[in-house]
Amino acid sequence: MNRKRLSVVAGALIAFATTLSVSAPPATGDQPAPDVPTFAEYRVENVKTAEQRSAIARTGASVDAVEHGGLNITATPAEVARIRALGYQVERQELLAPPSAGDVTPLDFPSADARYHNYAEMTAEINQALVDHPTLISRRVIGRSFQNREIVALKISDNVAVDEAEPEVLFTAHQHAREHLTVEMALYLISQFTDSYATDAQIRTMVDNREIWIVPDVNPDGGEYDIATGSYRSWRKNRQTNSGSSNVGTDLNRNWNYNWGCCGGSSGSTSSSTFRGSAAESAPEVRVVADFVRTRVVGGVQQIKTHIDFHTYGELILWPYGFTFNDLAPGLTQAQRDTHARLGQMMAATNNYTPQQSSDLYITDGTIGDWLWGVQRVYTYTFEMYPRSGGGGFYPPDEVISREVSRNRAAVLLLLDFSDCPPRVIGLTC
Ligand code: 0X9
Ligand code: CA
Ligand code: CA
Ligand code: CA
Ligand code: ZN
Repeated sequence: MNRKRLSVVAGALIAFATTLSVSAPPATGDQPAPDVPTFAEYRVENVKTAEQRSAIARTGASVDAVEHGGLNITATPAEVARIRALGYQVERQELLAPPSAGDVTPLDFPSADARYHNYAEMTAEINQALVDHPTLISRRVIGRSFQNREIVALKISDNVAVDEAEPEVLFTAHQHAREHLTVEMALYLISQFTDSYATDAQIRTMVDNREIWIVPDVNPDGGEYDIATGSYRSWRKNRQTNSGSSNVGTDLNRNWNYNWGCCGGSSGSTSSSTFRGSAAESAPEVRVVADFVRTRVVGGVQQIKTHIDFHTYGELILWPYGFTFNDLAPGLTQAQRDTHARLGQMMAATNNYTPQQSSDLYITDGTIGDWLWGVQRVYTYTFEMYPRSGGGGFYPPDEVISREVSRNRAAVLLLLDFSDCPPRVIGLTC
């Protein structure tokens, strides 16, 4: 792939001391800068339990990492004040370089991270796979983002043009803008299922006997925005405007239509990085993917049996529900919970991630996983990829991409294998 680079944009991350004030980054230049996020990254010490983490998330901050007895969060100054009012010590850390003022030209990843794919590069990779393997992979535009970019679903199977009676499996990536490693994960899966089909018997068995759907970029606008200045912006949401507010964006993973906004696991404030949107599915990106999933109900039966939503970071495998601390809830029986847990544990044994219920981390509502199980009855996992902690946070160097995407190969194959009857994993029949 031929890429033009501006060397002046390299060296994006500037680590500052941990004692800066909590005020928003000053607007540079003389024009208003409504796009400059007021978010910054902070460290919260002495947070031990899921209840404490949920109380902090309830302020509207996004909990980015749980490590060393505390949290790394992204928060606005108001959210920081609320967390301090709860009695926690909060310190600014690892400030990202403020976006440059003035014109925002679509640029690219910093040259040091050139192996990451921006939207155009991702599209080119996909198009090449379509050219190379027309009998194995097909592409459909399932809708458009707020800024009108195409959201695509790739189907991979033998007899790809035919809707066969086979278990369907869905992989989604990049709900959160700054989690770029997840797009690489999706591209890796596309490559495995197509380029390795002829030579790898395990891959071939799964491609022949499953219908695999991959939505490699649920949030293209956010992803492009995050890299647009040449300095990472640590953006999380989409780029949808909010009426009556200059704050931009909805957290796509709080906008799904199951117990939306129920439980203090999302924010009603447009300024929050976990803003849940004005209504369930108010984000076009969520609506597009949810509509696609609904089209997979054929003859009253949801064809998609299993799903992974890729995120970063933390090296976790999470299963529903996120909206409650309880293991079981209406519509989630003991056997269904045990199926999720057992398969989650088996996958975790292959990649050394930590398997747990979503809410063991902190309460969330309106997530894709809660919707896919709660409404569609799809066995569903959230993978929080590399790093566990440190390691560049949301921006690991591109040198780790190949290792970290292939790390999930066996887990994905396991999920595909059990997709004919997930409860088989605990000895049940379907
Ligand atoms: O908060 C999220 O949406 C996910 N974590 S991330 O750091 N990638 O933003 C986790 C969603 C899983 N659900 C729960 N943890 N309850
Ligand atoms: Ca590099
Ligand atoms: Ca089918
Ligand atoms: Ca087939
Ligand atoms: Zn995420």
